[in-house]
Amino acid sequence: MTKPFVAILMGSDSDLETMQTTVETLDKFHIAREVRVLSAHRTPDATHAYVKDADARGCAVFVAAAGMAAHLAGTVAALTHKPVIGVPMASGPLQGQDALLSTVQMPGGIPVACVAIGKAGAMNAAYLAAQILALGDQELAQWLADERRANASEILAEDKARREKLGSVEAGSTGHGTKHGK
Ligand code: RP5
Repeated sequence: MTKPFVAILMGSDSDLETMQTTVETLDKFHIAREVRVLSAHRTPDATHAYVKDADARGCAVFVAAAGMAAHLAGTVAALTHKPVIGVPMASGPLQGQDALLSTVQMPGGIPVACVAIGKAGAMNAAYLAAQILALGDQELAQWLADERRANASEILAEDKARREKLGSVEAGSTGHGTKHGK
């Protein structure tokens, strides 16, 4: 059986700067991936052919990134039953507001899991794909859980250091809450 992989499609090579985060995050978890520049509008036939081929070769999750009138994720979703994650790109004069609505507002029955505009969305697309793959991969599931725990410990350590640095002020000692400042 071939290893399941994630197919990353982007509408333009100019999207790669943002989508590099998706690639790097998948690589960090040793998840097999393919990256293609394919557009719903500019290369419709090649997009159709690639999605059908990737689906048949064992693609488990599609990630589709596009900006402006972003129809790539919806187009991919129309061609496969595999999960499709859409990433709105912050390109064009509306900086992704248009892409967000174009990606998220799918008609019932053809879902696209739309993440946030830009870099946070690009990273979360990889995490969401990893979580989907982890449903059938115990080692990956453990890796994701360990990373969450490590992140939480880091933040709690920062919180502790911050509290130690700033100290605490007893309620009432600042004069707040007293009538007319008396
Ligand atoms: C979209 O238009 C692309 O996904 C990109 O975000 C945006 C601009 O594309 P380029 O003009 O830079 O190729 O289709």
